[in-house]
Amino acid sequence: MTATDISPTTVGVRTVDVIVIGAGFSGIDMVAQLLEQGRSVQGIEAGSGVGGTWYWNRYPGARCDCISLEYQYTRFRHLVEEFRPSERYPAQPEILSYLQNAADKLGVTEHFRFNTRVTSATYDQDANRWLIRTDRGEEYRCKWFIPAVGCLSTGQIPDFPGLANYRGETYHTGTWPKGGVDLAGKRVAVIGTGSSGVQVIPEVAKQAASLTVFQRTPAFSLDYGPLPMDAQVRDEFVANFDDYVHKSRTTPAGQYTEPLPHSALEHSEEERNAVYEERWNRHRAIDLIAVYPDLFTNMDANHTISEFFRGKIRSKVTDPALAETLSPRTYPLGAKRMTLNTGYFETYNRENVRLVDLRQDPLLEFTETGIRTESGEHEFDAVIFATGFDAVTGSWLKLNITGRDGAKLADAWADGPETYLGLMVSEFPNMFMITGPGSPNVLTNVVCAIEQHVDWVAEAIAHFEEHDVQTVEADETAQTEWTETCAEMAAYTLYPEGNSWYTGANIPGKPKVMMSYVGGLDGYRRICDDVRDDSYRGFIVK
Ligand code: NA7
Repeated sequence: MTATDISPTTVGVRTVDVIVIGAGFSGIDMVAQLLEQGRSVQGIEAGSGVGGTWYWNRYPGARCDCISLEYQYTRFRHLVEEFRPSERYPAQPEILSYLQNAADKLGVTEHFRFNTRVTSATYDQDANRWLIRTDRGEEYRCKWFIPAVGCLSTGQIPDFPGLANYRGETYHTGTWPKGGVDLAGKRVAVIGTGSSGVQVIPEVAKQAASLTVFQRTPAFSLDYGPLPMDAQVRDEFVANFDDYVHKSRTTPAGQYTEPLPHSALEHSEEERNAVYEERWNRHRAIDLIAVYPDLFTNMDANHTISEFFRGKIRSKVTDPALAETLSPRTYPLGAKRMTLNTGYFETYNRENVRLVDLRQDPLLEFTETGIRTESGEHEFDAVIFATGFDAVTGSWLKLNITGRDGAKLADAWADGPETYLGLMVSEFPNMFMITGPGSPNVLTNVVCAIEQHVDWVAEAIAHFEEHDVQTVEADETAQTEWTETCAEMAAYTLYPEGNSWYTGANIPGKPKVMMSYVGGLDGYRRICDDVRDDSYRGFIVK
C-alpha cells in the first residue's frame, strides 16, 4: 500500500476530545492548556511546523508591531524566565523560534498533524460530534472543535486583469517561500503599501536592481527606532513581570500607556506638537496614538496627529512632490492600521526606487512582461504582492463549516459576521473560536487577546466536562444583541472612515462591517468573566 491509498476507510476515523486547528500563538496555548487538563487533543496545521502567521510571513523585513517583551505568553513563567529577545521589536525569525521553543517545551508539537489542511468541519447532531476532514483524506471526530486559525492568515491577491498572462516571478508577502528569494539584480515591483509593503520595500530596494512601488493608498508610519534590546531593560521587565501582567490586563489595548486626561484640542498647536514629538521618540505606537483620549473618536483631534505624521514624511523625503504623494490624506490616522517601519520613507530617496501613484495612474492590466498602467508599460522580473488578507473571517470561512441542521457558516455570515462575544456562533454547537470576529482581537496586543480567550475557553470546557454538559451553543438573541452592540460602539469611532481590512473593505464584495469589538480588552474581559459567573449567560447549555 502506498501513501496515496490511505483513505478514511483504511485508516479509520480518529476520535479525540478536542480538535484545535492552527499552530500559531493561539493553537499552541490552547493545546497546552487542554493537555494540562488531561484531554485527548489533535492539532491540525497546514504549515510544516508551528508558528501560524509567523510561519508564513517570512518576507524580508517582517517584524511585529508590538514590543518583543510584551509579545510573549504570560502564563508559562519558565518561558518568561528564559526569553531573551535580541531586539526591541522582534523580527519574524526570532518570533518563529520563540514559538518553536514554546511548543516543544510545552509538549505541544507532537500533538499536531502538520502539512495538513482541513477541508471541511461538519457537526453530526445525532452523535453530538464534529467530523473534521483533511486534504490527506483523514477524518477526525471530536466533541469540542476549536478553530484557532488567526485573523490574518488568508492572503489575497486581487483579481488583476491579465494576471495569468504574466510570465515573471510572483510572490505574496503572506506566503513567502521558506528558502527565501534572490532578488539581486532584478527589476522588481511591489504592489501595496500597508504594514507588509512598508516593511518589505526598504529590504527589496537594497537588493534589487530597480524597485517600482505601486501605491493605491499611502500609509501613516512610525519609525521602529533603535532595535537592539537593552539587557537591563529585559531584566527589569522580568523582575516586575507581575506588575506588567496586571497593567496589560487592565488596559484597553493590552499595552499599558499613560494617556493625557483631556482632548487633543485643549492643547495649543505648539503644546500638542511637543507632546507628539516626545511620544514619537519613545518609538512605541500605543504611547503616541493613544496619547489623547479623543484621537480615534474626534475628526478634528485626529487631524492634529495626522498632520504631525505628514510633517515627518516631509522631513524624510527630499522631493516635496513625492513626499506629498506619500502622505495619507483620504482617511484619519488609525482608521487603517498604523504601520511601523525602518527607513521606509527614506527608501524613496534612492535612485533605484520609483513610486507609481495608482490614483493618478491606474493599473490597467498585467502583460506577459509586466504591468500596464494608464501612462505606459513597466517591465519586471518579479512582482511582490503586499496586498494583504481576507482578514478576521477569511480563515474561518475557508474551513467549510457546517453546523446544526445543515447551517453553513458562510450563509450565517453572508451579511457580515455574527457571534456571541466572538467566542461562539448560534447553530454551531461546541465550536469555540479564538479571537473570532466580535472580540477585541486585532485592536490589541494580540497575544493578550489570545491568552484571554484561551484561558476562558479552557476554563469553560473544564467546567462543562465536570458538569457532564453535552452541548453549548450561543443563544441567538444574545448573539444578535452582542453584534448590535459591537456595531453601535464602532459607529462612535473613526474606524468606519478607512477602507481597511478591519471592516472587510479591502476585499471586493465583502460586507463592510467593523469585525472587532472596539470597547477595549479590559472591559471585554470583565464582560466575559461576568457571563461565566452568571452561569454562562447567553449560552444554551445542555
Ligand atoms: P494591508 O494592510 O491590507 O495592505 C494591503 C495593501 O495592498 C494596501 O496598501 C492596499 O491598498 C493594497 N492593495 C490591495 N488591493 C489592491 C489593489 N487591487 N490594487 C492596488 N493596491 C491594492 O495588508 P498588509 O499585509 O500590509 O498588512 C496586514 C496586517 O498584517 C497589518 O495591518 C498588520 O497587522 C499585520 P488600499 O489601502 O486598500 O488602497
